[in-house]
Amino acid sequence: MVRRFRPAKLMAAAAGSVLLLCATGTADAASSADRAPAAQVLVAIAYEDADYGGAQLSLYGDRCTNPGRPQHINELPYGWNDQISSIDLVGNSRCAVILHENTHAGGSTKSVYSDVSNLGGWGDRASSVSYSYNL
Ligand SMILES: [Ca+2]
Repeated sequence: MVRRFRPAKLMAAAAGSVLLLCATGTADAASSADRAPAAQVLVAIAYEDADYGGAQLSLYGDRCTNPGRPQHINELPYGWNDQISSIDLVGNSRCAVILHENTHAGGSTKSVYSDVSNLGGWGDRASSVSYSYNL
Protein backbone atom coordinates (compact mmCIF):
# COMPACT_ATOMS: atom_id res chain seq x y z
CA MET A 1 0.00 0.00 0.00
CA VAL A 2 1.27 3.40 -0.93
CA ARG A 3 0.91 6.18 1.55
CA ARG A 4 1.20 9.71 0.37
CA PHE A 5 3.83 11.63 2.26
CA ARG A 6 2.48 14.86 3.68
CA PRO A 7 4.72 17.58 5.02
CA ALA A 8 3.98 18.70 8.54
CA LYS A 9 2.36 22.02 9.14
CA LEU A 10 4.98 24.67 8.70
CA MET A 11 5.53 27.57 11.02
CA ALA A 12 6.99 29.88 8.43
CA ALA A 13 7.33 29.89 4.69
CA ALA A 14 11.08 30.30 4.97
CA ALA A 15 11.33 27.31 7.24
CA GLY A 16 9.13 25.26 4.96
CA SER A 17 11.67 24.45 2.32
CA VAL A 18 14.26 23.51 4.89
CA LEU A 19 11.96 21.20 6.81
CA LEU A 20 10.65 19.74 3.60
CA LEU A 21 14.17 18.82 2.57
CA CYS A 22 14.68 17.01 5.83
CA ALA A 23 11.38 15.18 5.52
CA THR A 24 12.09 14.13 1.97
CA GLY A 25 15.40 12.71 3.02
CA THR A 26 13.81 10.32 5.47
CA ALA A 27 10.59 9.56 3.61
CA ASP A 28 11.86 6.16 2.46
CA ALA A 29 12.59 5.00 6.00
CA ALA A 30 9.23 3.69 7.11
CA SER A 31 10.53 2.88 10.58
CA SER A 32 11.36 6.51 11.23
CA ALA A 33 7.67 7.15 11.82
CA ASP A 34 7.82 4.81 14.79
CA ARG A 35 10.51 6.74 16.56
CA ALA A 36 9.74 9.46 19.09
CA PRO A 37 9.51 12.84 17.37
CA ALA A 38 12.59 14.97 17.75
CA ALA A 39 12.22 17.46 20.56
CA GLN A 40 14.28 20.00 18.71
CA VAL A 41 12.73 22.87 16.82
CA LEU A 42 13.99 25.28 14.24
CA VAL A 43 15.33 28.24 16.24
CA ALA A 44 16.74 30.44 13.50
CA ILE A 45 18.08 30.50 9.97
CA ALA A 46 21.46 32.13 9.54
CA TYR A 47 22.52 33.51 6.17
CA GLU A 48 25.88 33.90 4.53
CA ASP A 49 25.05 37.35 3.18
CA ALA A 50 23.18 40.42 4.42
CA ASP A 51 19.46 40.72 3.60
CA TYR A 52 18.99 36.96 4.04
CA GLY A 53 21.07 36.12 1.00
CA GLY A 54 23.51 33.40 0.07
CA ALA A 55 23.81 30.04 1.78
CA GLN A 56 21.48 29.20 4.66
CA LEU A 57 22.23 27.45 7.91
CA SER A 58 19.31 26.07 9.91
CA LEU A 59 19.91 26.28 13.65
CA TYR A 60 18.00 23.77 15.75
CA GLY A 61 17.59 23.45 19.50
CA ASP A 62 15.15 22.83 22.27
CA ARG A 63 12.34 25.31 22.71
CA CYS A 64 13.56 28.00 25.09
CA THR A 65 11.24 27.73 28.07
CA ASN A 66 13.67 28.08 30.93
CA PRO A 67 15.46 31.42 31.41
CA GLY A 68 18.08 29.73 33.56
CA ARG A 69 19.14 27.12 31.01
CA PRO A 70 20.85 28.50 27.90
CA GLN A 71 21.86 26.09 25.15
CA HIS A 72 25.20 26.18 23.40
CA ILE A 73 26.41 25.24 19.95
CA ASN A 74 30.12 25.30 20.61
CA GLU A 75 31.19 25.16 16.99
CA LEU A 76 29.28 26.08 13.87
CA PRO A 77 29.13 23.45 11.11
CA TYR A 78 32.01 23.15 8.69
CA GLY A 79 32.29 26.16 6.44
CA TRP A 80 30.25 28.48 8.67
CA ASN A 81 32.94 29.92 10.90
CA ASP A 82 32.99 33.72 10.51
CA GLN A 83 30.34 33.58 7.77
CA ILE A 84 26.97 34.64 9.21
CA SER A 85 25.83 38.07 8.00
CA SER A 86 22.07 38.07 8.66
CA ILE A 87 19.75 35.97 10.79
CA ASP A 88 16.05 35.16 10.82
CA LEU A 89 14.59 34.09 14.16
CA VAL A 90 11.72 31.62 14.27
CA GLY A 91 9.51 33.18 16.92
CA ASN A 92 7.79 29.99 17.90
CA SER A 93 10.98 28.66 19.49
CA ARG A 94 10.96 31.51 22.02
CA CYS A 95 14.73 31.60 21.77
CA ALA A 96 17.02 34.57 21.46
CA VAL A 97 20.29 33.83 19.69
CA ILE A 98 23.58 34.98 21.16
CA LEU A 99 26.45 35.18 18.72
CA HIS A 100 29.94 34.59 20.07
CA GLU A 101 33.09 35.83 18.49
CA ASN A 102 34.97 32.58 19.27
CA THR A 103 34.10 28.90 19.60
CA HIS A 104 32.75 27.53 22.88
CA ALA A 105 30.95 30.80 23.68
CA GLY A 106 34.24 32.68 23.83
CA GLY A 107 35.06 36.30 23.15
CA SER A 108 32.62 39.14 22.61
CA THR A 109 28.90 38.49 22.26
CA LYS A 110 25.98 39.96 20.38
CA SER A 111 22.44 39.13 21.46
CA VAL A 112 19.81 38.84 18.72
CA TYR A 113 16.19 39.13 19.86
CA SER A 114 14.53 39.57 16.47
CA ASP A 115 15.40 39.28 12.79
CA VAL A 116 18.52 41.18 11.75
CA SER A 117 18.93 41.76 8.03
CA ASN A 118 22.46 43.09 8.36
CA LEU A 119 24.70 42.27 11.30
CA GLY A 120 27.04 45.09 10.33
CA GLY A 121 30.19 44.88 12.41
CA TRP A 122 29.08 41.44 13.53
CA GLY A 123 28.91 40.11 10.00
CA ASP A 124 31.37 37.30 9.22
CA ARG A 125 32.38 37.14 12.86
CA ALA A 126 30.38 34.55 14.82
CA SER A 127 32.13 31.28 15.64
CA SER A 128 29.61 29.78 18.09
CA VAL A 129 26.06 30.51 19.19
CA SER A 130 23.90 30.11 22.26
CA TYR A 131 20.14 30.19 22.70
CA SER A 132 18.48 31.84 25.64
CA TYR A 133 14.92 32.56 26.69
CA ASN A 134 13.41 35.37 24.65
CA LEU A 135 10.80 37.32 26.62
CA1 LIG B 1 34.98 34.40 14.93
